[in-house]
Amino acid sequence: MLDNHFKKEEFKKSVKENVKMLYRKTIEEASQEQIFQAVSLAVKDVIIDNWLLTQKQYEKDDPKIVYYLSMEFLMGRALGNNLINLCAYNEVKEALEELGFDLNVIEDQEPDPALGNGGLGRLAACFLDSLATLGYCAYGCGIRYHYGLFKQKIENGFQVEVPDNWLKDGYPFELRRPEYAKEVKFGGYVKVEYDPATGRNNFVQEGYQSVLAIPYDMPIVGYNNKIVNTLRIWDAQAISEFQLDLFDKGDYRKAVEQENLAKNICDVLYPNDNHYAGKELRLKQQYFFISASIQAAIEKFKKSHSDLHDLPKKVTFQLNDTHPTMTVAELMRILLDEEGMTWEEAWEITTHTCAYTNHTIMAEALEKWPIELFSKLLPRIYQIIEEINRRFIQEINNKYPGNQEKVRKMAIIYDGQVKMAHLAIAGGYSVNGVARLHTEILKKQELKDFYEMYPDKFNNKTNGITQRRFLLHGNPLLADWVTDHIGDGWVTDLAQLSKLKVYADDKKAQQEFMNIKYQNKVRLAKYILEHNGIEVDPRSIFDVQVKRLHEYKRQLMNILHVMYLYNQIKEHPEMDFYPRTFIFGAKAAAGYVRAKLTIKLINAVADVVNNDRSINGKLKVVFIENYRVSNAEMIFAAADVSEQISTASKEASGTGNMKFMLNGAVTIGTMDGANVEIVEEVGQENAFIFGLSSDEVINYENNGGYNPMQYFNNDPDIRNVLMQLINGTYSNGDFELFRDIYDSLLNTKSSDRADTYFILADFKAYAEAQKRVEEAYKDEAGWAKKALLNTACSGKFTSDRTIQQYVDEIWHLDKVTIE
Ligand code: BZD
Repeated sequence: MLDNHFKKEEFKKSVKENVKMLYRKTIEEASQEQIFQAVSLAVKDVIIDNWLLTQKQYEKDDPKIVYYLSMEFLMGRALGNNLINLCAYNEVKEALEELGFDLNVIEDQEPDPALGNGGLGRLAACFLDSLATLGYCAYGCGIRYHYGLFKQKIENGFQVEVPDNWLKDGYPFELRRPEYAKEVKFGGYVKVEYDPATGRNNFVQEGYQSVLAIPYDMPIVGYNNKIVNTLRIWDAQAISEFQLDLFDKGDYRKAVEQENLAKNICDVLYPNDNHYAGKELRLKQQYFFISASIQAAIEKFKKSHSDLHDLPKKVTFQLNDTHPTMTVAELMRILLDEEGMTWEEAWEITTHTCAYTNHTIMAEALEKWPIELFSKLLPRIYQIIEEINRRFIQEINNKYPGNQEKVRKMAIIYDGQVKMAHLAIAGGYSVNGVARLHTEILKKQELKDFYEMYPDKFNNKTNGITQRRFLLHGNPLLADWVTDHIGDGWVTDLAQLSKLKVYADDKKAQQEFMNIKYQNKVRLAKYILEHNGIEVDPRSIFDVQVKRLHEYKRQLMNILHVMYLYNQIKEHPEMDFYPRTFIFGAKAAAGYVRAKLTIKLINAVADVVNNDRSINGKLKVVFIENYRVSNAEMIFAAADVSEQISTASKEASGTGNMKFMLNGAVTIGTMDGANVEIVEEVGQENAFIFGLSSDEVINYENNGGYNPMQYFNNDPDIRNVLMQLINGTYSNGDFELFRDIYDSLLNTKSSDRADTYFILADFKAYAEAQKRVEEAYKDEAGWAKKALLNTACSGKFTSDRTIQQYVDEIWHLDKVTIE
């Protein structure tokens, strides 16, 4: 698909030109980083042409637009992905080789834009890729954090957070658009003025501080279709003229405040995933990007439409979790205060334009803002939410007369707090979960009352991932093999992978498949040797758990099981044991003490196990530093076993599980999140499922928990492992280092319930499932079949399918093709 622009010679010329213009150097003199910049500019040049074409087409067709509003977009590197989607990867690789450069090395120069924490942010990125590829008009709207998620260093086994200054050398794929700046107002008070002309009250915010929101646009390249959508991230800048004005009036303090307010809004991404911290700056970030995005969307709509009542026909605002829920109130504000609509008109439009996605049922993640904080920072928005709440309570009372319990549970403002999920549900037309089980739990448990009141709003959209990044780019060997066998239709139609099923028992196909896996393991082993100084055997089983560190994901259960295996090998040196490499990668939120201690434990166990010569390298433990999108691609490609072992009911979906499956890894996991659907697709016999069901977990929880002590008392293996946490085995004799972990499982001190995540309850079932994994792996042909079938059955888990379902059932967008 060599585009005219990618004629090799022309491209080479353009790279040389860019090096000269940017650095006054020849390519022989330029550094690899400078070559990266020059190559990226050459690529951007091609993209811009398509970006303009897309713009033109959208103006002509006037399709319905979805605004995907998200505090996080975990994009990962753009250069390689853009080349893949432009179908120019190989051509550019060759062109660069002719110039004496290696595209892989050039790609490695790019900072990994980490404007997200984990699953939720990466899902947003996959969705943008699919939207552009399927030809839908979509804007991602977010924040241009100056520091993305911290970089992780491991020092003496402990996580150390290093700032991620990703903009340091300039980012070649962004475009600053100051001409589209928007003013965002904070603080002050609301003045009510009666307008005799209309007979209505006008609400005017006065005495506020404002910030200028400057958009930066990043191109989102569709696969092989010339469509280029836009990710618009907002940066904050002080409003300088205004500030001068204040200065003239001698209001120096206010001018400085305005400057300071603007300075820190976009400083840094909050590093918590699935955890609400209640920080004022976070609330500022939320309103900042929502106000700017909604203002821009309305302005754009009005340019080509005369009647705002048509907004729902032409626009959907999709809220990625509750973080952008301010949208409901901001849209109401614009329609009421700026457009002069009645409450009823504005509400009708708003509730048919907003839609909300829920990503978690974890209580600690639910956003509840104290009303003092909220009303002070956003007085007019708060006023509007109060009125929404007043009317909503009326609706509850009408439906359930006299039922105060309902009001208590469902009100938007209650107990001095604004409950963002309740606002999102009341203010929108759709509420969706992210996997079938998760949606069922929402309906039956967490959001039961809302489901009863609005059953039609609720729907499921099982998550997906983009195969363009996680197979075509991340695993070129397997991608080529698949294409050789079934053609390249899978790149835009992943269901076609099912055509591979006929090869499941084919000896030659099995060998080729496992040989590719082996080569990917060699690639990862090399990375591990370079980065960790640990030698791992690519013939051992690569058993991988990479994801954010969180207690509910149970990395702790995994490492306790490694400790158990180590004890077994030491006690029975003659025992038959297939060599295994346990690979971990995980960042812990900077303030999450127990999660950080778990990282230390993993590294401590690694130290002991990896240096024990007596076990002949049967067991290795590796903690990969700074797990992020770029090394993830390589890790998925090399995995034999995919660890998806969350406490059932806690993982809304998971998306790493899908990336592993696509790359031919076999899942060991609980019946949680999308694992349920993975097993449904691939078959029980091609996965290793264990542990409590979500119903069992929820049952325990509703009845006061369970008693982990029984396992400690009755099971010597478990007792041994737990005692090793407090007898110095992994801490050079320090009894205290891991005591918090020990206590968390057995509750010897704190008043919290012990073992909240049912690790001891599931431990033996997990160990038994791991035994089954080992037995299965020894059967080479049997394993090859399982691995191959995992790839072959992963078609459902493309984000293309997810997006098409959002389009059909929530967004109702029009498909666009570039003429
Ligand atoms: O969203 C995750 C869920 O835990 C996963 O199960 C699911 O697959 C993905 C995508 O739907 N949730 C998050 O990643 N949540 C956050 O990162 C987050 C960040 C800030 C505040 C609250 C949650």
